[in-house]
Amino acid sequence: MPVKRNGSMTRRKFLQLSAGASAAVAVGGPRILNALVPAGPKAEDAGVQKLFSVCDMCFNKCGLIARVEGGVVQKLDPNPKFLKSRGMLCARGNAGIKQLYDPDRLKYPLLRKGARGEGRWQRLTWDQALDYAAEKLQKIAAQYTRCGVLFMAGSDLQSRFVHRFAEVFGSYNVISHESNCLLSRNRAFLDTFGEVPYPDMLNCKYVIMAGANRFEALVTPDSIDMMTAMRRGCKLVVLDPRFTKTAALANEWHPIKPGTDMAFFLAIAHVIINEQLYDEKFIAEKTYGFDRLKTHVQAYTPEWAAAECEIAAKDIRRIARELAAVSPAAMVYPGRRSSDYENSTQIRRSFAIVNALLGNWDRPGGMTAARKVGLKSPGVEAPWYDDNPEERVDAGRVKMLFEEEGSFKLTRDAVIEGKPYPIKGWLTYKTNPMQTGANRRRTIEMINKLDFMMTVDITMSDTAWMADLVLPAPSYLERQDPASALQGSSACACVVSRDPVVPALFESRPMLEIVTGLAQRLNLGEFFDFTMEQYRRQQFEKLPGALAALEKDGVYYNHDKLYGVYEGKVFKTMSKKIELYNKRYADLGLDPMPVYRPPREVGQGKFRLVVGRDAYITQGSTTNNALLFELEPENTLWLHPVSAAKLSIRPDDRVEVASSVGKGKLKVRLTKEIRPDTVYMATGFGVLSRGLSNVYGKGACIAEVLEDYADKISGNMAMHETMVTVKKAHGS
Ligand SMILES: Nc1nc2c(c(=O)[nH]1)N[C@H]1C(S)=C(S)[C@@H](COP(=O)(O)OP(=O)(O)OC[C@H]3O[C@@H](n4cnc5c(=O)[nH]c(N)nc54)[C@H](O)[C@@H]3O)O[C@H]1N2
Ligand SMILES: Nc1nc2c(c(=O)[nH]1)N[C@H]1C(S)=C(S)[C@@H](COP(=O)(O)OP(=O)(O)OC[C@H]3O[C@@H](n4cnc5c(=O)[nH]c(N)nc54)[C@H](O)[C@@H]3O)O[C@H]1N2
Ligand code: SF4
Ligand SMILES: [Mo]
Repeated sequence: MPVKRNGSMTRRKFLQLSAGASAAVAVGGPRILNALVPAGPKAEDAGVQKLFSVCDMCFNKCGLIARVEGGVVQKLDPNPKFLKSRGMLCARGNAGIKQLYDPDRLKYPLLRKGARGEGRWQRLTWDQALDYAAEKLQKIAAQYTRCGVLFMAGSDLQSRFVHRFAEVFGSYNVISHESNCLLSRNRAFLDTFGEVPYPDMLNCKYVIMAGANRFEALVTPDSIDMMTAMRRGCKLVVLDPRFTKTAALANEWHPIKPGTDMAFFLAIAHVIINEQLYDEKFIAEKTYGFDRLKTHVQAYTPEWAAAECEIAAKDIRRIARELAAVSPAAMVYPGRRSSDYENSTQIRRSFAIVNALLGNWDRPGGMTAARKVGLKSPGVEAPWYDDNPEERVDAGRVKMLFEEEGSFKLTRDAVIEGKPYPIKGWLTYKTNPMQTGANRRRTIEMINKLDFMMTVDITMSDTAWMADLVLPAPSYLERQDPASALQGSSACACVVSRDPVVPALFESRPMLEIVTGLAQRLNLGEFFDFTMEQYRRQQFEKLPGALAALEKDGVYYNHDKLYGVYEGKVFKTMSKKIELYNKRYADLGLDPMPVYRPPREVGQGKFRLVVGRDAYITQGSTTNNALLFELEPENTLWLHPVSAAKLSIRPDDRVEVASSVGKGKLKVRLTKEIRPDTVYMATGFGVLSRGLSNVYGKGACIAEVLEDYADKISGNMAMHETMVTVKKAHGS
């Protein structure tokens, strides 16, 4: 029975399908992929097993219990013992079953035959694929040095093996997805508190959430704890140009003018300081640069800020007083994704500084420090290669790059320019920069500079679509993973791990096996001479009892104290205090305290395009999941009715949205849930890959339209700097 590809697939139909039918599926033409979904349960092994695992539909790692019947996963339930997720499994978590039994899964290694992105593939055996990849890597190393190969791994428990492989292979050009995500936030909090804190929302009494959408962009336990705290009387104030679900549930929503949050927070600091609403002892003992900050914020009055951010001065003043009244159990939520403006680090510094003024460090309801869990991370003594260049390819392009994470945007620039040295190979694992890196054409330009690109994924993502060699990975429900420490708030000083709940489907192979195969072919086998089991045993060496807890509860918790851990300790900053004034920034010629500069003008007849999450999509990658696709089959352009009227755009028209780098056509959604000067569209649509058979041909790709600016301090992508025109699309 052929799988129904484009109509709606109900949950019932899906279960029938996964439980019995066999299906044919095609990627880039029916001659290429033919595979079966698993056979249904046999009568003789009909017993139900309940197996622990950890969700991987996004990075949160919520605990789950898989119901397995006859070797088939029938349902995923939340693990009630799993404190971090507070016994929750979201819509995407539930849809994980469809990730496992997706007819669009990659099934065996594929080698590109036609032009890049043409979609013509040849099936290879694993030996052929690994021989091919090893030969290509060797060739690039010989011709361009080992740093001529770039490695990029997304958020995953096995990403560490990509890093290990890069290290022993000899390339320091490794990037994570983080420079498209949260590096400017991390930079800002690290450069204020000496570490990136975790918010204790559960015990907080007043939260200002700016540029974050916790009730749609789920972060556990923050999302759930925010709701619990609100039931206990915590006040939530949301600043967002869109009326998000978080805004809808908040006590107050302020549709702030995009890019002006710093003005708001400097004015909050102004009020707290001038009205002496801070804890004098805390400021004197724990902070550095208070007097300078006091002078600095004098010009930043609420009246001045109101003109910038379009939030009334009386509200700013009131919010500052309300916040201070319940401090230290009050916070400016640090946020998560901060890939938005060219000065995002400084914007988030203003968040951090207000937190410092509230004295909320290391106390209930405030910013808490990460807690060590005691898991070992086995290291490696990598060989040294004399002919390598001195530094990463993106080094020196901004002043405070994170060496470990790098910058996708700046690396891409360097690859295209061929400077300071050529990069000719690219290995991507569990990341989809064709959808999640702003300015898709630049990514294609980068790929066209390469001699060899290899992608390891579970489906034919847009990134895989552009690769030369595509290797199939097992999903999280089919593989054994190393343990991982989650070091967040009150709910998560814990260790998680994964074991397969069902055997791996098709010919998929986990990343450890892939890099081990490559290492063996490259005379580096000695660095990958262990099994996953042996690796994990090393991780647990200093944690007796943890394995038993994992077996019993699906998670191991460390119940060390959460507050007061900094008593008698110094902060890990240059001044050993919380840096209101950052000495290192001053030395580097950066603003040591955030200086407000108005955002780029939107321009006549234009709109600012902003990025943001919704509850049914993970970044750029779950839109093809049959269950989630049913909930969200295409994206739309959010446009305010007043703006639409000026452009003669009517409800349900198709529109063309265009920036200086690209354009897309999609349906419009006329809504007052967005400011008249701003537009929004969801990520993960307008795909190029015909291997994503549900979503192919649906909606428009935001990565095609987003211009690629970067945060000037950290190199984090800056995705909200894009101005677009909107017009009615032809033929609509
Ligand atoms: N336009 C736009 N761009 C964004 C964002 C946005 O909201 N809008 N968000 C930004 C943020 S915050 C982030 S964190 C980044 C994230 O950016 P990415 O790291 O690109 O994240 P995903 O889009 O989730 O891509 C994950 C890829 O891994 C594949 N995959 C899923 N499970 C497995 C598995 O088990 N094994 C393997 N090998 N592959 C798997 C998926 O098919 C997909 O191709 O994007 C950033 N860029
Ligand atoms: N359902 C779901 N949950 C997820 C993810 C997912 O993809 N889907 N991804 C996870 C990941 S990797 C991350 S990093 C987090 C991201 O979670 P968040 O950090 O909450 O990120 P976004 O959803 O991108 O929310 C950013 C919000 O900022 C608003 N905004 C735009 N410009 C401005 C501005 O100038 N000022 C202010 N104040 N607001 C502005 C946007 O409208 C948007 O609502 O979510 C995580 N949770
Ligand atoms: S928030 Fe949802 S998708 Fe993310 S790990 Fe948890 S259950 Fe899975
Ligand atoms: Mo992210």
